[in-house]
Amino acid sequence: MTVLDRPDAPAGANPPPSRPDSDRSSLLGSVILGAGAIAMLAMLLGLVALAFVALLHDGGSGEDAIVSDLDISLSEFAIDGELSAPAGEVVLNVVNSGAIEHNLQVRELGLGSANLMSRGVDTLALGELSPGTYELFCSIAGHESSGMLADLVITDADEFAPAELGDEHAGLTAEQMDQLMIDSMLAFPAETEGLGNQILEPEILADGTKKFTLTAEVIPWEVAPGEIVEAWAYNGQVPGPRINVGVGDKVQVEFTNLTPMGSDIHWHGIHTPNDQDGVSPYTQDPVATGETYLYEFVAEDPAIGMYHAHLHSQTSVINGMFAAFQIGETPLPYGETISGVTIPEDVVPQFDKPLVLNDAGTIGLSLNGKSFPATEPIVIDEGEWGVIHYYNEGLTAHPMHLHQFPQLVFAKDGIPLDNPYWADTVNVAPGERYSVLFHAEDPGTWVYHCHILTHVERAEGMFGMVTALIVNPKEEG
Ligand SMILES: [Cu+2]
Repeated sequence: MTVLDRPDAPAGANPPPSRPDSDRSSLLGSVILGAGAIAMLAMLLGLVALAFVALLHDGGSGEDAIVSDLDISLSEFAIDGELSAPAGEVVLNVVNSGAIEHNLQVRELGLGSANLMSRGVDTLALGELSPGTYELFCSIAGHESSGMLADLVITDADEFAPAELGDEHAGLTAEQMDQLMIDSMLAFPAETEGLGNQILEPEILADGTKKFTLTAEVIPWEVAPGEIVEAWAYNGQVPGPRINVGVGDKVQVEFTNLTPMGSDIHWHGIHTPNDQDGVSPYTQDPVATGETYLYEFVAEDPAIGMYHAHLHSQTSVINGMFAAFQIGETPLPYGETISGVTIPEDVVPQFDKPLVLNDAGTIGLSLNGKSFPATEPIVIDEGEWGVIHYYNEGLTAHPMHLHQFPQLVFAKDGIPLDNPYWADTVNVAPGERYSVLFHAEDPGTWVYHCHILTHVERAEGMFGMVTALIVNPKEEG
C-alpha cells in the first residue's frame, strides 16, 4: 500500500501505523480499488465512444444540426423566457408558472401545448423554423388580450447572438433600464380621475330600513395616469361604493342595470334568504339591461363581505363590478398577547380601510381599482394602529407584503380568529378576505405590495399592485 504525498499534508506526517488486520483490510482495499478502476475505465471508454458518435453526427448533418431548446414560462398574464433562436429545429419547454390554467399556441404553425394547470409542463416540438417572427399566445378566453402574447424571433443562423436579457429589455442600455424603473417609481403618488370605495349613504325609510341605490354601467375609468379603460362600475366607481350597516339593520338595495348584459348582485359572505342570494337564474331572473330590481334582507350577522355581479362575472366582476359590504364590527384582539406582542386594551385604529385586489379584465393588476403610481398611499401617524381588510376580486392569489410592520391577521372572511397571528406577507386567494392590524411605529415611506414580482414590475417600470404606507413622524414637543 502506498501513501501518496499530499501537498497539504502536515510536515512530518507519517503513514498510519499498521494494525494486526492490515493485511486483510489492504487486500479488501485492493479489490475495491480494482473494481473502481475497472468502472472508471468503462466510463472513460463510454465517453470516448459518445464523443466519437457526436463527431460523426455533426459531420454528417452539417448546418442543419442546430436544435434550440427554449424555456418558456406562462403566467398571469405574460409569456416570458427565451424568445429568440437561430433558424433550425426549435423545441419549446413550456411551464405554467402562473396560478391559473394556461396554454401556449404558435399562431403561424397552428401548433399548441396542452392546457396546463399551475406548475404543469409540456414540450412543444416546432420542427424546422426559417427566419421570421412567430406569434406565441395563450388561447384561453381573455388571456391573449390581457398580455399573454409574445414574439418568437427566429434569426439567420449566422447572425444569431443570444440576448442576455428578456425580449422586453431588447435594445435598452443599462442606464435606460434603470431610468425607466426609477422614473416610474418617482411618479408615485399620481393623481387620476375617479376614486372607489366611497361610503354609500342610505335613504332611511319610515320603518328604519336602510335603502341603498346602485346603478351599474360601463364608464371610462382612469386606471393609471392617462390610461383610460372601459370599467363596469357601480355608481361610477371602481371598486363600487362601500356599504356599511349595523347588525340587525333592515337593508334594501335598489339595483339598476345599465350594462350591456343581464346582471344580478351576489352578497358574498353575507347571510341572506335564498331568494336574495343574487344568483340568476337560480334564485331570481337576470336583471336585464335597463331594468331595476330590489334586494331586501336583514343584516343578521357581522360580516366583512363583498358584493359583486354573479351572472357573467368573468366579464363584469373583473372589469370592476365589485365592492366591500360590511355588517357591524369585527372585534380586535383587545389586550391579547400574540407572539409576545400585546395589543392595547383600548386600541383605536386610526383607520379601517378596504384594499380590494384585482388582476384581470379591463382594470387589470390593481389595488382599489388603480394601478401604481395611481394607487392611493395609505397615510398614518407614527405610533398609531391601522386596520386593512383585503378583498380578492381577481383570478389569482396575491401575497400582500407590507414592509417593516408585521400584520396581525385577526379575521378571515370576517370571522374573528381564535388564534390571531403575525405575518409580513398575507396570501389572499380569490374570494377571500383577511383583516389585519398593524402598528406604525417607525416614520417613513414603506412600500406595500403584492409579492408576485411580475404583478408590480415590468420593463417599462413599476406598475400594478403597489402602494406605500406613509408614516408621518410625531411632532416634536
Ligand atoms: Cu399579485
